[in-house]
Amino acid sequence: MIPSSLLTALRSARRLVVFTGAGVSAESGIPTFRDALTGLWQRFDPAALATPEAFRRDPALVWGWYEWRRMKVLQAQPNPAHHAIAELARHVAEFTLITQNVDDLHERAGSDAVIHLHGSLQQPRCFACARSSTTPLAVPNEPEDGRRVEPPRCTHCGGRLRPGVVWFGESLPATALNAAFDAARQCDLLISVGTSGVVYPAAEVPHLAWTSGAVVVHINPQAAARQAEREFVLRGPAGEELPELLRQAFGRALGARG
Ligand code: BV8
Ligand code: ZN
Repeated sequence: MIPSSLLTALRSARRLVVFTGAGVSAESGIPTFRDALTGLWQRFDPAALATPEAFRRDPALVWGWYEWRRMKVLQAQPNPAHHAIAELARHVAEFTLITQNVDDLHERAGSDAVIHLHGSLQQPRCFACARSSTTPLAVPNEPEDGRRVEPPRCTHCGGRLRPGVVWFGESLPATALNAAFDAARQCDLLISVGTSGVVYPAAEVPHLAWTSGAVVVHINPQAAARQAEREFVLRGPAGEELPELLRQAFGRALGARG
């Protein structure tokens, strides 16, 4: 049962922020970062693969992993959580969506101006000259042995292309991070969906909202520690909890018209 104080806070929020992690895409069949290594990839630690050092050492291994993930995203559909977030934006004066995810499922569910703190799979760039690649990437066929795919070459300098994501040890895009911190500082309510909250500085966002006086809601099947007042935990999958929150707060079944 969603506490009535949370429903009241959501209905009266003027500035709403939604902050998402891999859990929001889990019900679309996209493995979360912790279990992004199913099957063939089990021998690798994601944090070890998502680094510039790993790419320097074995570009085909890292590019192959990201092509496998990009293919999973192409095959996936936004789930009710993505649609509920897009619908939520229509019920508040100011809405900001911040994601740690590199997939485009929020955009495909109709959200716009999504702040991607860790970049996106859709914008590879040259590892040598940093130019973003103009040639659209071919539809990946799952790397047959799921292990190695040679990255394409930059048409400008011949360097290898790399995924347009932020790796461990790399700085986040300053504009995105500043916009996210500003939105967190100014919001009345922040909903954090499907994140383990272990990676910084992205994990600062919900804390910043809370210390700035906002109400903070965590949506996650795993129990999350409650900090103090003004903090709520909705324990369950995002694909169920978010549509239910939307229905109870605004009486709108997802996708209802009129
Ligand atoms: C930085 C893009 C400055 C790539 C990602 C030593 C050396 C260098 C750096 C560090 C260091 N020690 C610490 C650091 C800082 C480091 C860091 O925080 N490390 C952690 C591991 C301690 N951070 C960085 O390096 C950042 N840069 O600090 O720059 C700098 C520069 C030089 C030197 C030092 C510092 C850059 C971090 C960005 C890394 N890139 N992603 C890619 O995708 O491949 S991070 C990646 O993991 C995600 O983007 C996300 O941010 C993070 C965690 O993933 P989550 O989204 O939370 O997903 P996760 O799988 O963890 O959890 C899923 C959750 O969903 C779970 O809670 C689960 O219960 C829940 N769930 C499951 N099903 C559902 C669900 N919830 C709802 N519904 C469901 N159905
Ligand atoms: Zn180049």
